[in-house]
Amino acid sequence: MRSAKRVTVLTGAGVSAESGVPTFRGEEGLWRNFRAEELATPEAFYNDPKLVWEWYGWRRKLIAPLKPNPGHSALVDMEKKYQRFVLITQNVDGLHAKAGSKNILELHGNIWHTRCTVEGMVKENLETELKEIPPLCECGAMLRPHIVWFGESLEPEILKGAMDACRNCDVMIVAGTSAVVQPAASMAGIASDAGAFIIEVNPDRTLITGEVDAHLHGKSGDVLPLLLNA
Ligand code: BV8
Repeated sequence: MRSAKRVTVLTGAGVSAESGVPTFRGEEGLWRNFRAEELATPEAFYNDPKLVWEWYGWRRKLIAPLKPNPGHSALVDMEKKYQRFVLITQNVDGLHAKAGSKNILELHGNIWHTRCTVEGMVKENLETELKEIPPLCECGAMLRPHIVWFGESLEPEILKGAMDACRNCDVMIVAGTSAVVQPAASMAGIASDAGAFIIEVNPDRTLITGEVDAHLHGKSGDVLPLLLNA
C-alpha cells in the first residue's frame, strides 16, 4: 500500500452492513420470504411490477436514513492518497457517494435512480415514500429501478472502466463481497493476472479467499481504517 501508485477497490454489500443495510446472502437477506435473486430479475418485474417496486420501496425507505460507516470514510481518505484510485461497487445504496467518494463505478446501478421503460431516460428520485406504485414516467410508461438485474448486462462503459481499473492497478482491495455474482466476482482474478497484489477484507472466507495475496479477517469498518493508517 505504501509503494502503490494505483489502487482499485471492489466493494459488496458487506461494506454497508455496519451502516444497517441488510446483505444479500446473510440471514437477513430475505423479504417477505423472497430471495433477492427471485425479485431482482426482468422477468419478476414484468410479471409483477407492483411486487418488485414494493421490495425496492421497502429498501429505499430502510436505506434513506442510514449513514456511511468508518469503512466508507476510510475509502474516501484512501482516494486522496493515491495518484489513481478507482472505487468499483456492487452496492446500489449510494453510501459511497454519501460518504464523499468521488471516482465511483456503480456496477449494478443505484436504488435512487429510476429509468423509463420506454424512453430509457434515467432520473434521480429520492422519495422515501413512492407516490404511486409502480411509478410512471411523464410519457405514461412505467418506470423501473435503474438497477442491473440478474440476466441483464452491465452498462458497457461502466464495465469497461472497471476492467481497465483491474488491469491497471498495483493493489486491489476486495471488501465485503461473497464473490458469487459475475462479472464482479472475476475482477480480483483479472487484477491478479495483471500483476496486482490482492487484499481481501471480509470476516468470513469467500470463493476467492484461496486466491488472494492477503485475507484480512474482519469487518470493513474496523479493517479499512487500520489499513489506511498502516
Ligand atoms: C450478466 C442488483 C451478462 C439487484 C445485483 C443465467 C442467466 C443470466 C446470467 C447468469 C445466469 N447464471 C449466472 C449468471 C450470471 C449472473 C450471476 O452472477 N448470478 C449468480 C447468482 C451466480 N450475473 C448476472 O446476471 C449479471 N449480468 O452476467 O450479464 C449476461 C447477460 C445475459 C445472459 C448471460 C450473461 C448481473 C448481476 C447483477 C445482479 N444485480 N444487484 C439489487 O441490488 O437490487 S447483484 C447483488 O448481489 C447485489 O448487487 C450485491 O451487491 C451483489 C453481490 O452480493 P455481495 O455484494 O457479495 O453481497 P453478499 O450478501 O453476497 O455477501 C456479503 C459479504 O460481505 C459476505 O462475504 C459477508 O461475509 C461479508 N460481510 C458481512 N458483513 C461484513 C462483511 N464484510 C466486511 N465487513 C462487514 N461488516
